[in-house]
Amino acid sequence: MEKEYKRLMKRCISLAKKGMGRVSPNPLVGAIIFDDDFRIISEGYHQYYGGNHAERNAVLSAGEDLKGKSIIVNLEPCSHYGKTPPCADLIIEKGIKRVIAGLIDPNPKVAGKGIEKLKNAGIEVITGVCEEECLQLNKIFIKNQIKKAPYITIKTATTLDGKIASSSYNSKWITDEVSRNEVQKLRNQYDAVLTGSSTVIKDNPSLTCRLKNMRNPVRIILDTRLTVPFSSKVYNDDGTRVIVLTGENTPSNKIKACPKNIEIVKCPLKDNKINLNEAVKILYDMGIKSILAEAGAQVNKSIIEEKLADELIQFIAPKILGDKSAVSFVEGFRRNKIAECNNLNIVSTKVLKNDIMIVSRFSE
Ligand code: AOF
Ligand code: ZN
Repeated sequence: MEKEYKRLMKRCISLAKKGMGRVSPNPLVGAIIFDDDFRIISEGYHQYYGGNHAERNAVLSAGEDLKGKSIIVNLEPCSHYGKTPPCADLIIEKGIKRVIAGLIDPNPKVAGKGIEKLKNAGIEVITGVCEEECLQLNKIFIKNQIKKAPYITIKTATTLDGKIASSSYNSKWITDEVSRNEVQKLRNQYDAVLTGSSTVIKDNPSLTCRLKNMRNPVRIILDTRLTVPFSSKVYNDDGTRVIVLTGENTPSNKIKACPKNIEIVKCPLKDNKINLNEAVKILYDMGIKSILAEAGAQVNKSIIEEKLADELIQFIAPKILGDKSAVSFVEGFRRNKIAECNNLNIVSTKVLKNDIMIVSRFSE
């Protein structure tokens, strides 16, 4: 039984992933209805923000009576009236006898109340199946609900000795096309990509997602004094939202001269740079619930220093630059002891074509 539940929950997670890039700020959810022989009757997932919940889509696509059937879902069925009526009510109404849920919903509007409702109606409820995988799937939603802050991942591509560019800022190309394709997939998964003015000036990246059926993330540029030329690729008016965070003392005439497709937001400063703690709060209130930072050494350092980073994704190419003046992916800390290091936990490692991809989480 346990083995079958795990198999179905993994399938729920794959279904849920189809909603990546489209459901924010809501969670990724997949649901499967099945009978006592584990025959799948129907499937559903949350497809886009404001759309039907996964459970409702699974119920809607079932062509038969659901009395006495079971439903498996990676998140507790909801109990509240939101954009749609409660899924728990729908499950009760359809006579489903068993609910297998991966995770208790961290949303305070639900938080156990869905399960309680189901149990009170005499439905058997099993929780905690593939809990780790379910937590990982909705890491962004969970961080948003608990901390009311965006989930932030630093992405970097380095040589074996941790360099992102030579001393003359030559950085093309450290990792290969397979790694760069992975980055394109990541851009689809985050609400926004963020970088600093110096990276835009030196690399002129476009920060778009160029894969089929995927969408561009919002582009966020940290530009304290508005020095980035408006001809830069990130400012392309391709219909994607572009947000520039600038210092609170940037003169209004400079702001007025900016192209109309760019949202300029004034931010408080700290040590003459954008105060990232404040910036992140402003961005969260602007609807940015997850950020992929594709920045240089200084911005990465500030994100880490302010304890804003949740995750690091490092693509490492089997190359050695070996030059002390080359640029590392994070620079500027003054630390004398190993005990002062930031400690991370490795989540996964993957060998790509020529490179490796290491995903790690910052400790709380
Ligand atoms: C989803 N999709 O498949 C499930 C969700 O804004 P609403 O009314 O759509 O409600 C969103 C909340 O519903 C969400 O925060 C989560 O707590 C719960 N479950 N949400 O968007 C789903 N099952
Ligand atoms: Zn629901």
